[in-house]
Amino acid sequence: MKLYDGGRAPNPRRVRVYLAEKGITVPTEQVDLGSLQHKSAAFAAINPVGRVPALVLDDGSVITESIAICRYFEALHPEPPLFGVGARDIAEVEMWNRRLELHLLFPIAHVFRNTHPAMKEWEVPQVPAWALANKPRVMEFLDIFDRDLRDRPFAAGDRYTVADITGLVAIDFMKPAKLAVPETCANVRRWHAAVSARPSASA
Ligand SMILES: N[C@@H](CCC(=O)N[C@@H](CS)C(=O)NCC(=O)O)C(=O)O
Repeated sequence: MKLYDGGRAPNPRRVRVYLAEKGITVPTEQVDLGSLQHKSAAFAAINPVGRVPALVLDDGSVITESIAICRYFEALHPEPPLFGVGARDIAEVEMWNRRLELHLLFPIAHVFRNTHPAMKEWEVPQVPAWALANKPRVMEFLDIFDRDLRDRPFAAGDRYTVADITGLVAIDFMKPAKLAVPETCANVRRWHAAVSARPSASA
């Protein structure tokens, strides 16, 4: 088995944080995104979509998409559960993971990818107006997330889950996107400090 990782990029980090929470070690190869190694023919043979992370299994088959990779390990190592326990809780974790992905991580990525000069060869064409359109979406969702975090410690309830991982990675990605969590979002700030203090956050 080999995990194709991508340094500081947010999606590979989701898998690293997940594995650290589980205490799972996987042989890893870094894909040098800076030199566009992910766009090479050799990497296209692993993931034709040209994105990291990618997990190659011992039978040669490949799993891409960070959450699909995490789900694979979840099935093999159910403890501690990071995708919820029981029908209602599993749905809650899925709901928050999707919300944090679609309404936070993706809009932040759109801002970063459509403004940062280093992204010119990744995001073709760069559309600065799309970055501008996504900035208020980030702030709108942070307000919603803040209201929900008023009554609970973690993104999907009382337990740390994969939704917290997506949220942590998204908030940390705000810095290179030149965005910041507003002072008014005190619950988001409290939650972010708590999830950042876990050893897995440095993965
Ligand atoms: N939905 C995918 C997204 C993967 C993704 O976009 N990875 C980024 C790094 S965070 C990448 O490889 N980007 C290369 C590119 O856009 O050319 C996942 O969850 O794994």
